[in-house]
Amino acid sequence: MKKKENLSQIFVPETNNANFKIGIIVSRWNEQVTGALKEGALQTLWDAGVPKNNTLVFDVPGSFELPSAAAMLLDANEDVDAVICLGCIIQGETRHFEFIAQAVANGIAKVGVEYTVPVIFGVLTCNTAEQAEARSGGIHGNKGVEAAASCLQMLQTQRLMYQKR
Ligand code: DLZ
Repeated sequence: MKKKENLSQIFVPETNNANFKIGIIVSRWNEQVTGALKEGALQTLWDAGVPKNNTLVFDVPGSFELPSAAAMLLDANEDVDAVICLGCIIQGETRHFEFIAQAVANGIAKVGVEYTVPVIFGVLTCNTAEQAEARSGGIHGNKGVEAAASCLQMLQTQRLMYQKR
């Protein structure tokens, strides 16, 4: 059988990221997985030059709370440039998975559009715990790293569009 590839596309722009202030909201459900996503995201931001003091981490009970927490953070802090939402939703026996995943994806998209800042969807939606492990530091990489890279790309795009900083 052909070995499964890691299809992740990770591009971290080589820009000056020293002035960015970035929020990270982390769901406590499946904490081992979301903790690994958080570590990957933070290290990627720090390696790219975002100062440690400019990375703000907040925990929420579950992925369903990610969009409202992102909105709260942006509402309370006008100087926050972007928010990365990290979660892990695993398929169970009931239909909770589809309702939560749909609401979270729509909610995160809505917050980004309403605040016109990058709000990044770093939420794993997996059928099994093994799939989640493979994507949080396993054979399929770490989606927290990808979320942080996407965030920096979007900030750079926004910077070019608004010609700021
Ligand atoms: C309730 C629930 C369930 C069953 N499964 C998950 C999950 O796999 N991943 C996740 O992030 N959160 C889950 N939750 C919690 C909900 O996201 C939410 O925190 C609660 O329904 C309270 O609003």
